[in-house]
Amino acid sequence: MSIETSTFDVQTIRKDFPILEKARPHGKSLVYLDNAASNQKPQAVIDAITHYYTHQNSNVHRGIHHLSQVATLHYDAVREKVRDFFNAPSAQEIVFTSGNTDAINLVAQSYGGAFLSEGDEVVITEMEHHSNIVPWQMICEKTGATLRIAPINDDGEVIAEEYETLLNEKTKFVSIVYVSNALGTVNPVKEMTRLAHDAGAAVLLDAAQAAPHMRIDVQDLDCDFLTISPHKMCGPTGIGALYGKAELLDKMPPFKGGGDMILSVTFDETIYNEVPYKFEAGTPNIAGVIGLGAAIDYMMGIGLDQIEAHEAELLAYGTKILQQVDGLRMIGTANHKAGVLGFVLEAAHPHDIGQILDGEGVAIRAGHHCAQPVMKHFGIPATARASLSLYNTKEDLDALVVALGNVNEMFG
Ligand code: 7TS
Repeated sequence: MSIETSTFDVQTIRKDFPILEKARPHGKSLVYLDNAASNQKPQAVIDAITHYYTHQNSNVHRGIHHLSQVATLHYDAVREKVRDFFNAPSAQEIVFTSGNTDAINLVAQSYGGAFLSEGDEVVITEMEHHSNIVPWQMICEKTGATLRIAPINDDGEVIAEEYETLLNEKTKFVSIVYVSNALGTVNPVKEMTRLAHDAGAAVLLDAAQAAPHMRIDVQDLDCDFLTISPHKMCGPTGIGALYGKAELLDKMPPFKGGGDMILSVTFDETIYNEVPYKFEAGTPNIAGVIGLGAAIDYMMGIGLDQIEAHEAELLAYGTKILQQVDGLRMIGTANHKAGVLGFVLEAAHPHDIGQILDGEGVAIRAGHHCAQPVMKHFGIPATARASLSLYNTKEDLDALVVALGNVNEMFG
């Protein structure tokens, strides 16, 4: 059950994240603005993982002994938490993976491998992360299907008419990013999903950068698949979750073979387990799942709507003050954005910006952000990117702007 009753107080929230106080990069206070790469972990998540290893560690779905049963109980309970977090109809529709990338590869290889063939088309957008490009290139190459790209405009928005024009009776799959990691654009994914369904295609939403910032409702979106990256939403690395509609997961072949994904094995015939276990071969990342459960409890305890409202205020503030920096050009100026402030400076290369900021304790990311086609669109090799999380403050953004002023002084 969700408990969303708290009032949002960022200073109280910051105290939940020990690293914000303890880390002293180059002797400076930490201003952490690289949350799109991975965000920080609250004590509750760190404690849940420690508690698991201290009191409950055992393998799941295998032992009749006490510890295995306790571990299994806690592991399976997280599936229900993820179901609630997504508002999915059934916990059977939640598959644990090793990450967001692994989840997309699962769908591309399993669904794509089974249902794509020569002449079929897969549609993605120009703003995808490489992990929502390369798996589709790989499966298109294997099956003979064609990858089609919906272009973006110079604000970093998918051009609606071009997207619609791409959809036709050959379109079998549409895989689109919910929130762009390089631009911050929030795509109108509900409408894009409806249009793809009208063309008869199945739809995957890459929600790696959406889940940390906003409420996800797979029933409202009506997507067929949705993936998340828990380490970007207060959870641990090495774990991911995939939502898939039961009727699709049921007819998809397994992605990997091994223990736990079978009902019986002989050398003549193997009968696969039911979903979701069919897709979870081998010992899973049990501690990662426990940590994900604690992360979801933490975020829902604070309130997803409160987190979204807080970050929207920060984004508006950050956008305003960054524009006052000499020679700064924002990359990603969509009408509807979340969590990401990407920019270039006339005076300095993004890597120099990143390095100078680091010296002042300000952590941002500089590079192509695994979205090279986005960089190509804007004719630049890289951007500097400040990305937000629930614990960031206006003071963090002020510190960013002061540090950028120093960059301009050094290079100006
Ligand atoms: N999709 C999007 C939209 C992403 O932003 C990322 C990671 C991924 C997929 C892959 O997630 P993973 O957890 O499996 O690696 N994005 C970033 C980033 O922007 N900076 O570092 C990683």
